[in-house]
Amino acid sequence: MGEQKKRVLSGIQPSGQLCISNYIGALKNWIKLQDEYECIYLIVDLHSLTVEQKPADLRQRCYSYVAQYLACGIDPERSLVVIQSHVPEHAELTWILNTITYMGELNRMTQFKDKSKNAKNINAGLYTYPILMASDILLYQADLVPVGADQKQHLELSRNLAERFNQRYSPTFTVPEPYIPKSSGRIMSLQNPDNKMSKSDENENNFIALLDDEDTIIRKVKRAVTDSGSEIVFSDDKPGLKNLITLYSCYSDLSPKDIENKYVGKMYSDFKQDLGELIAESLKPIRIRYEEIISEKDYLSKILSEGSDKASYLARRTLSKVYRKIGLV
Ligand code: ATP
Ligand code: LTN
Repeated sequence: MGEQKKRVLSGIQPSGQLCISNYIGALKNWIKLQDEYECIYLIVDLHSLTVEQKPADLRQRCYSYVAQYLACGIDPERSLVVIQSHVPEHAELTWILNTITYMGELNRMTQFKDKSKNAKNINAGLYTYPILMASDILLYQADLVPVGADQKQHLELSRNLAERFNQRYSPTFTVPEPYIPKSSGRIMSLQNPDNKMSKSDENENNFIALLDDEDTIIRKVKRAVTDSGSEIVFSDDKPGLKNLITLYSCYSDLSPKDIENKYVGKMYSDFKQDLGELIAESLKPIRIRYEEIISEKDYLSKILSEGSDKASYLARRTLSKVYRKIGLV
């Protein structure tokens, strides 16, 4: 018998349009990790409800996200693709974890502070959001969680809750490890490089969506904020340019130093034109595959129903154990 594979789990909220920051921070690693791990990839629709969604758009977007996962290279033969709300154990475990989470821990969460600054309604779900995320992870006994750097604090809470539960009752949950890209874990907005690139940003010029066409991509990169000066240098003093060089590096596998050398004596406009073309070239096959997959609703439904059947079995196993340990009859 071979050794049991370790488990990877991650998820993305179906809010807004999937964009290159989600790809670089998360999806790219999801695809890579399929070779070595047993992977579960969620569409966390319950999380997306913490911001108001139009029901018809949300429904359509969930299918679109599944098709984009597959178009990027998630292989349903090897990985489970699961819609969070199809497995009710996520919400059930969340309640239990609610009872061992301290208000002080939630008050420290920077994503809550950021999101509640702009939110029209600051609902309780936005506040308890990280507990639902912890239950996504702990329910499946995940060993590794590939996410962007913005999720580091949430993952720390998941680890703390697992350790707390294990100590209070007895070893029950695997304590998950984060898997975060080193230099590109935080891609910044194109127009406002002090903020992270975000797929539900109201200003579409701030991000590049995975399904943007070539002209749109080139236009968005051309319009991206660069800093004063004319030299192509990778420096904290030039956050706009630094972000574009990071993107160039992600899409070319050249290091920032190589890119500086390549563009000595050249202008911002040359650099931006090349970067736009590079990203467009790389996204083109994803867009083509997406168009093929999205029209096959039966195929998508079959993948989702297989995903939720297998995930439900694993989830039930953990939840029964948890209920037994805490004394529920
Ligand atoms: P929203 O604007 O809807 O909150 P988002 O773009 O922040 O969306 P999430 O659904 O919160 O995306 O996150 C999906 C994955 O993408 C997570 O692993 C997250 O860490 C990663 N991610 C999000 N933004 C970035 C970013 N700017 N750079 C790198 N990774 C990111
Ligand atoms: N909070 C995450 C999305 C998310 C997630 C998860 C990521 C929900 N559940 C479980 C990894 C594992 C975010 O990126 N905003």
